[in-house]
Amino acid sequence: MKQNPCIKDHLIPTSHLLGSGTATCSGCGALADIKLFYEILGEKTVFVNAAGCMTLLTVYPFTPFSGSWIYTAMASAPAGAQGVRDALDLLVQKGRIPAEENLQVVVLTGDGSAYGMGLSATSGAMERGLDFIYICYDNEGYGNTGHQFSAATPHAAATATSKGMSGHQGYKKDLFSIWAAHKPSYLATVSGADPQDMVRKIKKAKDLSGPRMFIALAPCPTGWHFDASQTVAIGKMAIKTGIWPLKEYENETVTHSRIPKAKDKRPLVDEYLKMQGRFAHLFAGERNDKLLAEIQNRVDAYWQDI
Ligand SMILES: Cc1ncc(C[n+]2csc(CCOP(=O)(O)OP(=O)(O)O)c2C)c(N)n1
Ligand code: SF4
Ligand SMILES: [Mg+2]
Repeated sequence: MKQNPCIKDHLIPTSHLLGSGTATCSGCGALADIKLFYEILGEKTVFVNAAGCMTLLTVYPFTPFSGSWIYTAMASAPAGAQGVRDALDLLVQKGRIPAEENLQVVVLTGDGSAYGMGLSATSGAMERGLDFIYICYDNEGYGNTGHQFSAATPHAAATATSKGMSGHQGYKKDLFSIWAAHKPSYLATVSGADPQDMVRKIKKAKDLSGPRMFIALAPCPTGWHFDASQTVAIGKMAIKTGIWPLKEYENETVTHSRIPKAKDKRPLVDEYLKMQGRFAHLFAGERNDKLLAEIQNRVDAYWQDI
């Protein structure tokens, strides 16, 4: 059976076509995030993936991963992970596989699953103390089906289902706080635009057990409407403006691993929004000062006491 080359060596963030049956767009931020996770977690992993863009990485019989991969319905990845974990534990216990061949179970879903359809299954898995890693690559919409809004879509963004001059009416759900309320072993936000911070957090999680949860910002050229060359620049601006806080939850304590400059010294969120076509309506013709001020105020309020 022909296998695509190992993701570790051959997938680069700007890959357009990874091989027969496996494709993502040029400049895909999610792919860059996953590549980094895979480099650290390695091939002794089972990825349990809910339907989304990354599902197209592995289309039977082709895969760029050298570990294992299972595909589930959007709502079910953490439940699937429980089954895989239980099966592995039994196999080791009965001596059917040696302990050194045990695998790390990794849930990989988009925000549509993590913030929405899969939240109940995730809650249950954390409550049961499931020994797994969860990676949510957050491209802030239903990317795979044409970028409709999800519960992670930011206020005012244009999506396939949020048109008009004020864009998306809803607000991005605070998934970090919802997950933290379950007291997992570890929880962090990360960004491929700050690989140093991300690598440190993945390595820390790898050495722990129990539920270890990640939310990774995944700039999406296709859904956010920007040139594929801008993925890292947009990720960096998200951190600098403070709109994407890099933080960790451990032992019931939240700490920020990067703190942006003081309010009057850091770039306005405008600098981040202007880089993306999904916010172009806020700047076209007459600038939408009211909405822009609302977005800025929410970011400033977040950092006020930190
Ligand atoms: C219950 C259900 N509804 C709708 C779909 C169709 N569908 C497949 S992928 C997808 C989008 C998933 O969004 P997200 O989890 O954010 O991943 P992304 O596509 O952005 O990578 C949808 C709606 C589905 N597979 N299952
Ligand atoms: S739509 Fe976005 S998240 Fe999906 S493959 Fe393309 S760039 Fe990546
Ligand atoms: Mg998504």
